[in-house]
Amino acid sequence: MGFCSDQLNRIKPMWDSMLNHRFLLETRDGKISDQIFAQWMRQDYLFVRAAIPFIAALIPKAPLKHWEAHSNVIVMLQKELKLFEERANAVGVSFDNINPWFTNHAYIQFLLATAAYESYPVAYTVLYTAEKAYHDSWKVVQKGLDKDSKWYPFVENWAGDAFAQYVDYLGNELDNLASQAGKDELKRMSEYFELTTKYEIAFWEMVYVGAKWPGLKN
Ligand code: MP5
Repeated sequence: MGFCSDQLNRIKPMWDSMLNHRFLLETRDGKISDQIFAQWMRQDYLFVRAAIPFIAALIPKAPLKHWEAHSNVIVMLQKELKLFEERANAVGVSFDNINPWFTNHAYIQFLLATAAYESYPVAYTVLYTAEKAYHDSWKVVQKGLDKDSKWYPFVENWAGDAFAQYVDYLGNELDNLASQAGKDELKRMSEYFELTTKYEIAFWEMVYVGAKWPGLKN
């Protein structure tokens, strides 16, 4: 077995708790409140925006054969931002004066710090885990959400075939990187796999708990 399936098996209870998060189940069942969904939209819009410099920062560390894929991802992320803007316009959600909430802020800093300070295989682990988490999460939503739902375009984006192929590609490449990694690096990759999963769970949870900057009434 490769690194990705080993990791997914190792942290299966955590991964499953992410896939059972109430945000996903309520969205799948058409029961999510518009206000909660709008909170996710605003925060994820900021996250996707931050993913662009994250990918850009990987390019100087990446082997040449990964440059094209990373460049394509930047284009994909720009399209994703337009999807968010289009949906926000369509349903009357405002993106004016938005800032990352505490958990989102931490996650974004984690991404950027990983790209800056960690090795390429460790940063690639974070990229794969975040993308795989979103693919699997929106697959859960796809199982029940009506295709006419105003939220369905998000399902198409992350649960669709193009995204599935991209995640498979990332997984194969990550398995290759791991097969060449030494013991210490593999340990760090495995820690970052788990850390990224924890951030993904925290992100869904944040949508319900709000900004929650410690020590402030927010
Ligand atoms: C992704 C995302 C997927 N949009 N938001 C979070 C919190 N995690 C992962 O990444 P992308 O860059 O939208 O494909």
